[in-house]
Amino acid sequence: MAATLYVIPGSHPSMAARLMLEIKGIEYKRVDLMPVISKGVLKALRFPGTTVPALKLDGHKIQGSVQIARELDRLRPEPPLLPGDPERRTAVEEAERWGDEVLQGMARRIVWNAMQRDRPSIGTFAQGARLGVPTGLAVKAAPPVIAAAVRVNRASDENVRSDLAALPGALERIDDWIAEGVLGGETVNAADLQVATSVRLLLTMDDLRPAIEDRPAGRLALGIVPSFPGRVGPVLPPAWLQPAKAAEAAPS
Ligand SMILES: N[C@@H](CCC(=O)N[C@@H](CS)C(=O)NCC(=O)O)C(=O)O
Repeated sequence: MAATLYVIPGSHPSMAARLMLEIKGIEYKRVDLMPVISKGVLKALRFPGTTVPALKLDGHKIQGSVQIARELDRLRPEPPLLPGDPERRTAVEEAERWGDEVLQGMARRIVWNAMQRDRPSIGTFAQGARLGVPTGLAVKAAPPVIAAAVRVNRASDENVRSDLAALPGALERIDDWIAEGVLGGETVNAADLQVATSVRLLLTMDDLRPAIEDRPAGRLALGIVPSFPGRVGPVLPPAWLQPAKAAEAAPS
């Protein structure tokens, strides 16, 4: 199988796709793209959409972390990313959908907003990446990239403040799924990958790590994604962090 995976360094669904390929034992070439500029590259490569992860597999183009999971299960069924039992499968698909449609965007908005306040941190996400330009140069070009990413991802102060208010509920939901065995079971499933990579991205933030790392959701993320680049300093307004801090003080 000839596989090329297009990613953005520090992109959480890109990390999910990388782990899927590793779990399936499929060797692949990774191409690192700069955020925002990635859109033009993917268009030029004639992918149907403009987001990463984007996978070229034996000439076929597959885009989106959920779609990649399904296609990999179809082409290489073992080990499966979804359980065979229909009831368990439905539960895993629901957690995966929520991870893709809700949690992923929440994590993305929070981190871009924080990066806007700690611009040099963008360089820490490029560790181990091959962007085609020296990391120092990429960091110098970062301010307009960050501004565009904040705009494109709607990472406004208003949205991020409400994301942070919703975060304790989201973490509780993940802890509950772990307790029910939907997430964090013996074998890593598609929902584990979807959810753990978003939580892992949030763990790169000094503002949030203490509220996350010692709870089941945090342990799941660190177990499934032990290595993830990036570190954002404590930059968010303390008032925005109150809900997360309250949840940290009173663990469930
Ligand atoms: N839910 C989709 C969305 C992926 C997505 O939005 N990826 C972001 C990076 S995390 C992206 O490509 N953004 C475009 C950009 O930053 O230019 C998936 O899981 O594949």
